[in-house]
Amino acid sequence: MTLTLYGGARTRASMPRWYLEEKGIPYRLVELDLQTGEHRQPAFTAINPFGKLPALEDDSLEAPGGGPLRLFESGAILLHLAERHGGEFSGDRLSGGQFSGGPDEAAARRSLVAQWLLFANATLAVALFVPSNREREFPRLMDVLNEQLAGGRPLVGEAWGAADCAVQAYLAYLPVFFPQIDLSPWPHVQATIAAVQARPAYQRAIGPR
Ligand SMILES: N[C@@H](CCC(=O)N[C@@H](CS)C(=O)NCC(=O)O)C(=O)O
Repeated sequence: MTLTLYGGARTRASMPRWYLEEKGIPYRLVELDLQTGEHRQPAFTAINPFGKLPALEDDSLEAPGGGPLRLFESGAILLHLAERHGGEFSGDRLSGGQFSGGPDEAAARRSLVAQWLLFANATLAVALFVPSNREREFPRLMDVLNEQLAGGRPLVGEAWGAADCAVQAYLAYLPVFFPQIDLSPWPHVQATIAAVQARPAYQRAIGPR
């Protein structure tokens, strides 16, 4: 079984890479050079026709049309990794076996993880990176996240997982991309960012900041 992650410097591939590192899941990293447009070349658009990073190839599953499963969108990749390789919704040892509940609880957890992944990519990312939204949306989201993150508990279940990976990765972007934003009104967000930056798997995937 080979998992191949296609990434590049300063791309969202750092999210699934962090997840893989954190869970100790073996993977092969193919780094593309965005500066030279490697991601627009046929060799990569055969993997992701939109020519965007990250993308994942998982040869442990066959795609409906044949060949290995290929995925784009960091949220979809994280959900796949959580389910198939991280054992977040199954006690099955083949998929990492971290979960010992029944099928209804597994379904509920899967839906909650999907919710947080969509929140991170569709709501949080937009509030951060679309300047017109930053003033209006950003403080409102931070107020709620600050409460959610109090106590340092995982967003879903008992162990750090895909939901935490996506939300925390965006929060950790804050001091990097927006050092001018004063985070002191949200001390639990600040503590989360500090804890993320200290995690060895995060440092391996994204590098110390
Ligand atoms: N929503 C997508 C965003 C993908 C995306 O925009 N990736 C950027 C790098 S972070 C990219 O590949 N940009 C190159 C381009 O669009 O040409 C995801 O989360 O995977």
